Amino acid sequence: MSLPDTLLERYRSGDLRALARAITLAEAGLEAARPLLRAAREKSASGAAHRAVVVGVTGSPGSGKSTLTDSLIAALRARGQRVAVLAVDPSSPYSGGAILGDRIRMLRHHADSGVFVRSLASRGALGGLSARTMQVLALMDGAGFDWVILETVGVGQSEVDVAAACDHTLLVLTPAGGDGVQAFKAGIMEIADVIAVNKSDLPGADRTVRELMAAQGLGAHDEHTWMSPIRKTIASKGEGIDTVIAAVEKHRAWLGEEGLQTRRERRAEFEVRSLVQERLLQRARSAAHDLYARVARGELDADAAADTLLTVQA
Ligand SMILES: Nc1nc2c(ncn2[C@@H]2O[C@H](COP(=O)(O)OP(=O)(O)O)[C@@H](O)[C@H]2O)c(=O)[nH]1
Ligand SMILES: [Mg+2]
Repeated sequence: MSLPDTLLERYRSGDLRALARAITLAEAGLEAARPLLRAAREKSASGAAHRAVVVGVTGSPGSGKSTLTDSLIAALRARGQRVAVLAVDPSSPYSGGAILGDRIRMLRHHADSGVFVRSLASRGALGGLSARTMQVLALMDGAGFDWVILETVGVGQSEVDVAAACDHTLLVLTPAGGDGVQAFKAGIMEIADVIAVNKSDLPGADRTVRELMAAQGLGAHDEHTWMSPIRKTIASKGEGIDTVIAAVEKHRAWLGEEGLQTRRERRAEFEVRSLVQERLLQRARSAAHDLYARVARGELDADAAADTLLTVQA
């Protein structure tokens, strides 16, 4: 039996070392990742029971995304659920849940650990998500976790991309400095399915919640509109976490099978489009320098140069 077959079988059986290997292959953009990615998608397409709740966590740096994720891990593990985390920020630390920390650390050495954490360096200064991010999420989803959590860096493009990458977007705000109003102005609130007002041990949490609710009420809505639940949390103490989980579950019920299907298709679209973009940029980079020089000299117009690049065989 060839090595990739063995890896595929091990991945299919839920072996976490095989998952780690599969992720490494996908990150490197290697051919060998492709059968694994198809197997992952096949599995999650085979029914709701084989599918993870995929949650994207976004919000400004320092708002408490990592701390909240850590508390989510602990709360979900306490319910016996298995959790995979992808942090698009290598500086994010996870203890595997403060409460269950020691137990999880022990479990980690076990083949069927309940927590799997991986970080990816974000692409470029704007921190946008890449096709590779979608692929790692798909591999985690197909590996049999109950929840898959994506923590973004929370700046620039990643704040918008996250909605295309997940079933549910959790926006983390804080009472400090009119964070809620800022989010509203920046249009970030529109992509949030659930809002956590974290650090609600600090002054102004209730006012922030009221402001957010008022802002929500201003938008056009009817009885079918999803009004993102706003939940107060103290992530560092694990408070309010259960209400966040309940709000995500409520959103999942609201989306229904059809809504979830749409979200999965959106994820696939994001992945394919990112790959097309990457390949085209690669082609544009490797194009004969002469092509650009000719545009600069006015011998060729930019449209004609673009057409030329598109017809070049890769
Ligand atoms: N007071 C308070 N501090 C918190 C809370 N949650 C997180 N923090 C602190 O806020 C800081 C940033 O948290 P972190 O999770 O790294 O934020 P991230 O950059 O969004 O991932 C850390 O020092 C945390 O201990 C909270 O609920 N209350
Ligand atoms: Mg973080």
